[in-house]
Amino acid sequence: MADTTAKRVFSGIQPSGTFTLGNYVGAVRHWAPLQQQYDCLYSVVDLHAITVRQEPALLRRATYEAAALLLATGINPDKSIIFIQSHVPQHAELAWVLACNTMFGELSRMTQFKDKSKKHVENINGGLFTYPVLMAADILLYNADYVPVGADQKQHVELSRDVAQRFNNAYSDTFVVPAPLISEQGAKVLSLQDPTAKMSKSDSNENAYVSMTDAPEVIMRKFKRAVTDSEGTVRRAEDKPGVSNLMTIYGIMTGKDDAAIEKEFAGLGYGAFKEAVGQSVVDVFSPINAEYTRILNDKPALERILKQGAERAQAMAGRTLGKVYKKVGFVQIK
Ligand code: AQP
Repeated sequence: MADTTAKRVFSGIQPSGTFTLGNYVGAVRHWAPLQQQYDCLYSVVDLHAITVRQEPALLRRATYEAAALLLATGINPDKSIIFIQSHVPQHAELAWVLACNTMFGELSRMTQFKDKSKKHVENINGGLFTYPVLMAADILLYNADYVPVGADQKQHVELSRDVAQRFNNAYSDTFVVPAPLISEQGAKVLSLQDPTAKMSKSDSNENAYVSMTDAPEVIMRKFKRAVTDSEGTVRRAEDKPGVSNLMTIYGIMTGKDDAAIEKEFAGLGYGAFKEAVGQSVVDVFSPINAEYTRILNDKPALERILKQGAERAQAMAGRTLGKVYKKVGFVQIK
């Protein structure tokens, strides 16, 4: 049974492609361990994914794969709630109410909207603009205390806080005001091809990111091609973003600190370093992948987990939405 006094955690991930090493390091690797301390809800946020044009068949497949990957990292469906966002209609319903309590100016300042508008000039749709409102609904529906995310999502969690406070002030205390949980190490993993940009699963250059399901030889090849610099010394420095990024990855995968890494590769050059980083990632992802394949191959069992997760989430979400509808003055006939 869940401990009712435990604080609550919510986080989501878009099935907009296979999870990257960035998604894993910045967010997903924290999710299973958080189950020990908190009541956790984890969602595959397919409503968010369609803010960018998706191929329907690919989205469907990526959604199953995303759920299987999350389970493979150790999320326990008997303990936590894991569900697909579109299976819980209250997310979209609360998003509307929250949109009426979110300012145009606030949404205009969101850096992800600005970035994605530049990337998808042909499809700057309303969903892309109101994405953070839906994210606020995701979090506030479950009265989550904490939201474990990468650094790029901090601004959205802060907006969720502002919207929650605004609603609470206008209609009386309703929502828990959530806080982001952002790890000090690896909150922003950078592209392997352009280490000034974030590693992103929808990057058009496949060598820029490592997918969690990439074959070992593919992972090794991508690290071999990673952009570094001409100095040849493994050390962390602001003007060495490529090498620093690889050190962060290696440090997280092996538990070694910078001093140990610098010592290990002193005088060895980047070839040996890149190979070691690649191998450390392969060592972490291989067992997850074996489990992922097993889970994905039993689709009926996976669907049972997701159905049960959606039912549990709906029950919680329904209670919050009922309260919200009552507070804003919608007629409720029993
Ligand atoms: N490069 C990254 N480093 C650290 N954390 C990251 N996250 C994403 N990229 C990095 C974190 O992963 C979680 C899930 O992200 P998402 O799927 O909701 O969307 P995103 O942040 O837009 O991630 P992508 O990979 O860049 O997806 P696309 O390409 O579809 O936009 C979040 O907690 C995020 O912070």
